[in-house]
Order: sequence, then C-alpha cells, then structure tokens
Amino acid sequence: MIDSIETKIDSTFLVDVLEGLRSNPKRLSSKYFYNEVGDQLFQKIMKLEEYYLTNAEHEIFQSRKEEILKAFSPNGEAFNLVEFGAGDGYKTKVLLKHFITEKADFEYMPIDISAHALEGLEENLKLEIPELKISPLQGDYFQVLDELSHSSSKRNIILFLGSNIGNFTTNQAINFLSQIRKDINPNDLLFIGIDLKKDPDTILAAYNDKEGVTAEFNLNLLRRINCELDADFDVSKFRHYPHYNADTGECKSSLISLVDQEVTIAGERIHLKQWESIQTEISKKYDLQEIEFLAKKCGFVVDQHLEDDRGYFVDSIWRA
Ligand code: AVI
Repeated sequence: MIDSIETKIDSTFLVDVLEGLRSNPKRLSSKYFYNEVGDQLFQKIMKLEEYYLTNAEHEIFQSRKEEILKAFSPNGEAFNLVEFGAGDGYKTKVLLKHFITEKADFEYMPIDISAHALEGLEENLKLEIPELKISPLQGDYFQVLDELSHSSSKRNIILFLGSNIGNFTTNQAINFLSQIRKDINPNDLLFIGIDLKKDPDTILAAYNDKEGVTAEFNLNLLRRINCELDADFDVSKFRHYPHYNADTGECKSSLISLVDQEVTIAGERIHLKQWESIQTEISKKYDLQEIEFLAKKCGFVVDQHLEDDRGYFVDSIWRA
C-alpha cells in the first residue's frame, strides 16, 4: 500500500512524518510548516502585535544602519550580501536602501531552496529599489555558499536573520554554524539575528497570539499532511500548545490530541492517546553569554552585538 502511494507523493516528507509519528514522544519537523498557506500564515504572524521579533530586528536595522555598513565595508570595499532564506525582505530592505543611498559597492544575493520565493522577491525589489544589483541563488545554502567562496574574490557577508537559528536544537545549531564557518573565507562575516531570553510571558504571548494565527500555523501542518500524504487528521481534535522553559530558553510548540484517536497516513495507522502531544517546533532563546559560547564553539569570533532598545533581540556580527 505505502509503496504505491509513495510514488505519487514526496517520499522524504512521508518518511519523515511516519518516522516522527512512530517516535516517543511523537514529533513533526517545523521545516514542513512552509507550504503556500504556511508561508502566508507566517507573513501574518510577523505583523502581529505579540510577535515582537520582527519589529525588534527592524528597529536595530533602522537605528544602526550606519554602523552596520561600516562593519561590512570599513573602507568602501566591495562585498556580496548573501542572505539565507530571505522571505519577503521586509527588514533587509532597510539595509539595502541605506547601502544604495550611501553608494556602497555591493551585490545582494538571496539564497533560497524555493525558486518561486526568489522570483517574487526579485520582482518586488526591482520595483522598489531599481538601482539594486541582485543575483538570486537557488539551491541548498551550503552548496551555494561553498561555490561562492571559491568563485568570488569579494568579501561575503552572510545574513541569517529573524532568529531562524532558534528553530534548531543546540546540536543542530552547532552543526549548521560550523558548516558555515567551514565554507567561508577568512575575511568574511556572519551577521546573525537571535531572539534573547526575556520575560517568559512576553515570549509565550508571541507564540500564542490572541487572534489564533500561530495556532492555525501549527495546525496547518496536519492539513498539509492530509493533502499531500493522503492522511485523515481531524484537525478539530488537536490543540496548539506552546510552552516556554526559562531554564533552557526553549519555547516549544506541540499539538495535543484532545481524544483517543487513530489516524491513517498513506495507509499506515497511527494511534494517539488522549492528551498525547506531537512536538512540532522549537524556538530557542539565548542570552549574550550563550551566544558568545556558541560562536566560539563553531570557530567564530564575536565582533559586535547590536541590540534593540528593549534588549529583546540581538544582531550579532561574527568574524571567521
Ligand atoms: C521562522 N522562525 C524563526 C519563527 C520562530 O519564531 O520560531 C517561526 C514561528 N513559529 C511560530 N511563530 C513564528
């Protein structure tokens, strides 16, 4: 049964989902949140009052853009601005516009696995900042970065914004950042946005908004599995459950099964007990000491921490 269905559907997605749901505790990877509906919901989350991360990073860019350009190009040297997973460019545009005004010699290179996302971004930026030199690069981050490091003599500045690093466990973060370190040249920089530890109520509210957009974002994963993997989750029998552990800085989101139930995915039956959870996302928060430890562990030296006024978020500049 599974074999015949597997030929019509994304087999990596299916294997990951089945493996996660056979585990104890059950888990699903947050990387699967981002189908078309998931992308739209995430755009909505970023505009929510409670989701302070976007505004905090936007504020840092707005208030520190001169310093940022000075760090990227101290003597007017040319550079490549390479962004991992650029999204809609809302925050990055603040820097791009400033760099253009200051006549900086740079090329913007957003990298994304999705050609569709890159096309949209390029179109939008060409309209809004016609003078911008933009070269979108489609593919796996590390493959693209490795090729770029060997083919371009210019300094590469890697942007990894929005606390995307928080969606990794500590070990995954160490592997990911060490891989970046391995792929870049000695003069290159990593510019990384990280959400900081703060009042647990503020953090929890960001992942449990009043409008229920984040709940929909989480539940959409089950809808996606229903559509793409021939499954029969009854979404009304699950509840979005975010919880924050101030000791570890981990804000985890789960889906709680409200009843004892069975679901079928590509012909395989999975049993869920009442109140059993499916872990779907980790959004880890750090403090500055932990960030410095992480940088060192991955072979980087921290040059500068740029924080917003409330001390909610930091953009950190790491040297190879
Ligand atoms: C993409 N990532 C950094 C977001 C976060 O804050 O972990 C995803 C998100 N999940 C729920 N709200 C936003």
